[in-house]
Amino acid sequence: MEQEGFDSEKGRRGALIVVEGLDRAGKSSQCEQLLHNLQTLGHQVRYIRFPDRNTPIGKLIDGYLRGQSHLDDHSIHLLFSANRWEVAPAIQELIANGVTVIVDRYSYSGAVYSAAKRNPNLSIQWAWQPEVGLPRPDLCLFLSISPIEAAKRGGFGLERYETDTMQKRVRDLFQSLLELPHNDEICVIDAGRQFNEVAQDILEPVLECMKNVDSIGPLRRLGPWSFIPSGESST
Ligand code: FDM
Ligand code: MG
Repeated sequence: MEQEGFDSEKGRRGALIVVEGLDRAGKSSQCEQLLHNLQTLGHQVRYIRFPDRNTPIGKLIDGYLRGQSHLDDHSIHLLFSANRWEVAPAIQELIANGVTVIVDRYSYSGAVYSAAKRNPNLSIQWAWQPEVGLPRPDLCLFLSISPIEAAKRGGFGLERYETDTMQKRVRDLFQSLLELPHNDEICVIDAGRQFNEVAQDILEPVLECMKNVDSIGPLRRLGPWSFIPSGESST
């Protein structure tokens, strides 16, 4: 008889775990800590981040974010999405092979940051469209931090979007996303606390998700905006 515990994980697919949130919420450090914690527990894990600035598309995005190039809002938006599409097959393969994938920023940042520009021809619904069909996260951890707490963590860098105005709009749009119905796969974490407390609060739902991934079934795909969490199965 198969025993409960790590051995029974054989044959189980990996989980797709997304970490989202505002700048300075500690996403990247928490992703690295989560990677370390899961590896220590003996799990197979990969950590990827978007934008992936190393691909040819990622290099265009990097130049834009650093202010070295100017691109139309729609055009850069589609590059961010294309950057996810080019990595999607690798994500699917890892997951199918039992590897859990931690993703630092995903489609939610994609839609929210572009919509925060308030281009009258770029609604959040438009922005979501190219995301439809991408691998759907099994769990999305949203690291929430107050503007006061964020300010204590130091100033912004020099990249595009790192301004008070953009950050405020991004915060409001993320909030409206969290209020959408049926968003039960999004878990809000208070990231304004001690690093270790936050790390523990992240680890628990992730382990739970990894344990229950069989009950979700095969990796699903992102659906249209009004049904974000209820996309179809990818197989
Ligand atoms: N960003 C990130 C977007 O505008 N769209 C996207 O699809 C993604 C993934 O890029 F300001 C923005 C968010 C942020 C900037 O991200 C760079 P990092 O995580 O700060 O490197
Ligand atoms: Mg940043």
